[in-house]
Amino acid sequence: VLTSISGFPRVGRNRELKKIIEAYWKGNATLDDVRGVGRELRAEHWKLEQAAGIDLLPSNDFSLYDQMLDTAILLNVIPARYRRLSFKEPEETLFAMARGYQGERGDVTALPMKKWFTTNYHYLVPEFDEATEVKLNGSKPFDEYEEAKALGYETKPVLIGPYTFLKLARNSEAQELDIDEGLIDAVAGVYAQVVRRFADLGAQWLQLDEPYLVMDKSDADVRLFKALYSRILPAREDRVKILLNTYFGNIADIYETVKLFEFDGVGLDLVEGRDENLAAVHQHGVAARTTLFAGVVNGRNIWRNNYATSIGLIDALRQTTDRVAVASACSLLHVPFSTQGEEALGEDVLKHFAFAVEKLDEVRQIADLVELDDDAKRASSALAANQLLFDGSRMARDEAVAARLAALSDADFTRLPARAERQRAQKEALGLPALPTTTIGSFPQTKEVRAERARLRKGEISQDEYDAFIRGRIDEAIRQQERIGLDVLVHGEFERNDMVEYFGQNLNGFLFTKNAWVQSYGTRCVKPPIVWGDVSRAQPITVAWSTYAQSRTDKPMKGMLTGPVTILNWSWPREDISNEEQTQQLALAIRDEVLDLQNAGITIIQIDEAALREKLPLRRSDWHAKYLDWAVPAFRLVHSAVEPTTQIHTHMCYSEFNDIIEDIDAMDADVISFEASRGDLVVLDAIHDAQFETEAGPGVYDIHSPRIPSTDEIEERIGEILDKMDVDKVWINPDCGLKTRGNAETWPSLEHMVEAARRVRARL
Ligand code: THG
Ligand code: ZN
Repeated sequence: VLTSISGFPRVGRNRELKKIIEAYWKGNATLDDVRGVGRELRAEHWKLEQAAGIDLLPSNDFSLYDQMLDTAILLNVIPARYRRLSFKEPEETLFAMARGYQGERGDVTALPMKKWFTTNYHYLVPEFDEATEVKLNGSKPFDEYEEAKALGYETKPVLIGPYTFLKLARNSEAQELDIDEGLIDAVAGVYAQVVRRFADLGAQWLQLDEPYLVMDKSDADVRLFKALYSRILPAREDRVKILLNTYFGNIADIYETVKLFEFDGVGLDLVEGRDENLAAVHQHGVAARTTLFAGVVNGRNIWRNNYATSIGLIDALRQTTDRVAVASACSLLHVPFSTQGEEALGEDVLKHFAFAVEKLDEVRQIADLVELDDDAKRASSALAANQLLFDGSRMARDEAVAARLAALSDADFTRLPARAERQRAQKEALGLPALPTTTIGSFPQTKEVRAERARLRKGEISQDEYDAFIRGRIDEAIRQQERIGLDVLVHGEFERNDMVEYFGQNLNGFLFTKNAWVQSYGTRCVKPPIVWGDVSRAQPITVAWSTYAQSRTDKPMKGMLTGPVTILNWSWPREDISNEEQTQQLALAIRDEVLDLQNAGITIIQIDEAALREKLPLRRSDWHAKYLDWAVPAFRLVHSAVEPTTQIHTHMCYSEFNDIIEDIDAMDADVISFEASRGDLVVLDAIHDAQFETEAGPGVYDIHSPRIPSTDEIEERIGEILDKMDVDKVWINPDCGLKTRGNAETWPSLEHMVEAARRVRARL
């Protein structure tokens, strides 16, 4: 049985790629050093894949920054402002597109970044401008194919497909593309050229990734798909096979069309799109020349594969066709490199995990097992050992948590009195001015703060010394906020690393790895904690820091928490109980913290749900039943028991919630802050049209850039907000936390923000 993976992590076992690229950006390494490390990593990864028995090794899954950006460059979709910089080396243009450029050649902002479907990975949004001329540019996929060949590896080149590319690309106004025949011809023409070129080079397979096919489609979308592939497929001329690869969901609504195209391979996600994909295959059948690539090994989580389940899925496909290959459900980019090095977790824990390297073995073992007859399967020790992992003995359930969940009633999900009444009580109790000013929560995590945490970890300073240092940082942050005249203060979160890691470390039920990094964007990685068992709160987490901070000022000091949905979405969730149940457990733990903060005298508590939007199902029909119907109540469970005068805030990153605006209102927070950067006035219309009840602080400036906004421009921005929103409901804040910024730009920017609010207030 043929084995294949969609792609492999590229940052390297020890984040070698991150380190060399960041060294290059700092001027401590050359471009040749970067290229050299890239070559070494590719060679090592192909070697691992082949040694594990993968038949179709991916190439061009490597990227210096992002595969979407690589595709844009390959299609020559490079906006004029980057061309004008006239760099000599293609990588310099690539990095300018990814990060912006400020220097002797000019001053340009980066392409925008967006979340890649429901993952925590961000892609760069390709931009077509007036001057864009689509044509084949550069030779990265061909070079990497030949590089592998020279090392003795026959690989399957991987590219983002034309449908997904066009659906995710935007014009210069950040709007969806107007896709006409000319554009379809041009894009399909380049892909056809790529197909022919690979055929010339002797490639056997070419993988085109089309995850956008798992999204809902209009008739025009189906026409676009057909128009593209009816032009591209003839280029294979029986010389090279094309694998249409899909993941993150099902393609049932277009499966029949896909079948008629007679691709050589069709990749189906049997983890996230299992039932619908299986039903479609059974209903419509499989074209004679098509091999189904059964995506049975989860590329989105770290738990061992259940072989019996996977064998069952493959057997189900084999009722329709003999041509079934075993594959990962999506690229392994979204899991860490290897469990090797995590032995501190203990063998009894570690045996439950498979990271990318271990998943290669799983793909091979499943392929071997499906060849066996029933007797041989029964005799297989590999299968028996695998089944033991799923016998329910992993760990005991926490009866106290179960009892608490069982005792919940509707009243626990309902905060009283109604919001309008609370808002009146809070206005009186807090005595804030109109257009109150605040920040999202974190202040710059300087090198000094990180260094101090590292010294504590290494035992070079005591806990007391570290705490005293943090208190000093808090004092300084309060002094600055009071100097500027902010109305609602924050302590700055200097004691936290990643917010999710921080809360995980303080809750029962979580495990942590040493080195299990996953790329989030570019060279930036995250190290999600693992939900191992039932979750509960061991002791108060933030209360001491928040009460200390409140004791240092007469202004209200916000308590700062992360919400249950975000903690789960940025962790590795369990697969033995539902996400809904895990979120409720987390909600109860954070609820305890909320009540302790209130009882300690904190009157404003912010519960961030930065990642609520991230895992909204890709199909609209699933939004409520499979997600919002439990995610929104879980948030209400966190805060439903507080006093009417305790003001509950929340924050969300990314403002893409026009179409779930009513669900966000139903979280029943008193105040929400969110990102609403340039061109996002649409969300203000949505707030207006929905008669949004929650008070709101649409960010008045973009913190993702080091630029200092002027008082005038912030004042203008506030004016735009007031055109759409009732002044009683408006808060003034930046659009996200300031952790990744420097002090040099943070304080002047906030000073301008407060001054702008004062000017507008004076005119009211
Ligand atoms: N935490 C988690 N996921 C996230 C974010 C987060 N996903 C969305 C968004 N925020 C992603 N943003 C970032 C921003 C910065 C970094 C990672 C993701 C980052 N990482 C350090 C790095 O790669 O150098 C990690 C260093 C460290 O922690 O030691 O800077 O906030 N979970
Ligand atoms: Zn944010």
